[in-house]
Amino acid sequence: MSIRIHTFVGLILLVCMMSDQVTAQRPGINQDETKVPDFTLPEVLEFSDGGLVETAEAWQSKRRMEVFNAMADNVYGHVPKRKVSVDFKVVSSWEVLDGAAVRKLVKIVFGNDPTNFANLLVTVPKTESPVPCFLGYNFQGNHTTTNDPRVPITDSWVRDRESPPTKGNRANEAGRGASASRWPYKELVKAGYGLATIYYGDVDPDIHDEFKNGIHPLFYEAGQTKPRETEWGSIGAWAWGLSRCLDYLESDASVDGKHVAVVGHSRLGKTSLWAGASDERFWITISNNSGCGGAALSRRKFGETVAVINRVFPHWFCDRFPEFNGRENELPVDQHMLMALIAPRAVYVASATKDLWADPRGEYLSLQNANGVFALYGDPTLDVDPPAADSPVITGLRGYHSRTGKHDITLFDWQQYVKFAKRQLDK
Ligand code: GTR
Repeated sequence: MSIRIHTFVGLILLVCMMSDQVTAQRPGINQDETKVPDFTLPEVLEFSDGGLVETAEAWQSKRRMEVFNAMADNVYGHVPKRKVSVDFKVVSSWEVLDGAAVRKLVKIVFGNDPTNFANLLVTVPKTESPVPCFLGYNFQGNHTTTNDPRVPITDSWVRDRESPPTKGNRANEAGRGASASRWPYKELVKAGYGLATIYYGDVDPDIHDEFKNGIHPLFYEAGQTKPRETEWGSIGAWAWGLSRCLDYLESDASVDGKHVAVVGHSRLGKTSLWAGASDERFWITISNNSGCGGAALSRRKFGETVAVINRVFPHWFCDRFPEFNGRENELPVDQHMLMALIAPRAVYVASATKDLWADPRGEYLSLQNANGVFALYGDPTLDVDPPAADSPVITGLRGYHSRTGKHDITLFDWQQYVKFAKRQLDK
């Protein structure tokens, strides 16, 4: 009897906690443009000790690093200094898309620990010469990106869902191809691009466990049990994982390692931006509906805010970020600086009209407020007003669109990324 009462009380508590998570996000959330507060963005083109950055050389040799360190110190955290070995092995390869492409499964082992590995799935058109390639994390396992029966199901922790059903935080066959609409292999291969994907939970499970799982522990010094205040959270770890995938892609003769575009949706869009900012080898950086902690300006406090994201996802950022909960104006950085860090490489930001939680206007404005840095490289300026829905705008190095519809990554979004990539290649 007492066990039953306990189970019942436990259930009620769980339901209360869950509904608290859902409703607690909403009070105080602004989705009304007229209520966006006045704010001043931190100056990108001013050295920390005063003086203006007037040349690309001055940006690249000094100011860029100041901005990078400020973003790492306060938002994403630094990669720890300790070196961890990473080994790659092509486990298998086979033909797909009626012989139009080759698919490879690459096992990436971290820290010489055979239990700590990720599976990178690389699909490239069958051509004589190396191809440009998109690289992006998926949310539920490589097998969800395609109906291909040869793609293994991840053994890593996955978030349980009703559709496709998962139980006990383990993926299963029901998920095969479930997110295929987000991964247009056929169209990309036809356009001459490769597509590499990896399950983000293989690198670091998206659950707050005080950083005991995934790759974090491999980086601890003796006696250390969690990252230091300005060391990485999960987004930093995921971004590092993308760089390791790039290491592999650079070594793969079928891929043109100088032309790898990093892409991500939502939390994985935040991740692709941080990866593109951290690793200057990435050719193009693409953020799809990345929102707070991604492309959206934090100071607008529109939709998801710094306080909300840190409360609901305490493991995503570094430990210092929550100090700015409700105090966005005191942040030494804002997200336009993240865009600036990508210059003079190309960056594309995409929003969706119904995705107010991610603040579409704020996503555009961070790209626009990076005008000064991109101008140092001759890039034309973006207008203060975002373009109309479904009308992409491209300056040269920067692209933006707001797709009609909800929070998602669709074929329309990918078509714009392919066009943008082609524009960069044709330069
Ligand atoms: C939401 C979160 C967003 C975004 C999204 C996602 O719950 O508030 O910041 O990352 O998840 O990744 O799907």
